[in-house]
Amino acid sequence: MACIRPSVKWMLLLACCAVGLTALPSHGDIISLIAYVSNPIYEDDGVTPLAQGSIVMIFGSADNQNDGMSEWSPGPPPIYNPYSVQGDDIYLGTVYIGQPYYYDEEDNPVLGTFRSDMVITWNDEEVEINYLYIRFFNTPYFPPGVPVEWGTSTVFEATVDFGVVNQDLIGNYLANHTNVFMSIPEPSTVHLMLLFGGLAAGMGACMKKSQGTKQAGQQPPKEACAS
Ligand SMILES: [Ca+2]
Repeated sequence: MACIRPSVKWMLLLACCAVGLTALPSHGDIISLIAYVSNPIYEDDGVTPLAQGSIVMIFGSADNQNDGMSEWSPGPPPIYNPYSVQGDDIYLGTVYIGQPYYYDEEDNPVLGTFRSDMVITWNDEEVEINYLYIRFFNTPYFPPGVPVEWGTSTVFEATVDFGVVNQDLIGNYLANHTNVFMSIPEPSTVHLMLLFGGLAAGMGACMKKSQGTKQAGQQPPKEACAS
């Protein structure tokens, strides 16, 4: 009886296909966020709306707790990473006061407000987001060593409706905390830089390992190129 044995080449091709399929990103629902405050966010005096361009960060959480930010340096004074999260919270993105404003029923811009307009999205198979909150700052940037007024909203339950979360985070909050923050690029940029840096470092390590083992006439260990 004839026995057809697949060639090594076909075996390799099949293995590559299997790896390729498992490497494909999971296909969940992409959720878009429209987030806004319909009332102003105020400076510490409770009267002055935050100026146009002031920073507002939007965060998600699996549970209904804002787990706060983390300290970057103990100081004194302690310096905080403004984008940082703890626990099950996740940074979703940054928007700015008045870019654009929330418009009232008479179509007038409400000072001290913002509207995000679906620029923030996430994959619901990659992250679990059931709640939303914001962290806002009375500044358009983080000057090194200079204290900045800031505050947070209450935590809101996020309801997905046909792939969109349309969330009024209400407003009427005060930037009534004061701390010093580190000045860093937005996390998306940092993430890409770290990813690129990690890939480059990994490739360099693999190449070095490969050269070394070639010289020694040995097979490289499997874990050498694992990411
Ligand atoms: Ca949380």
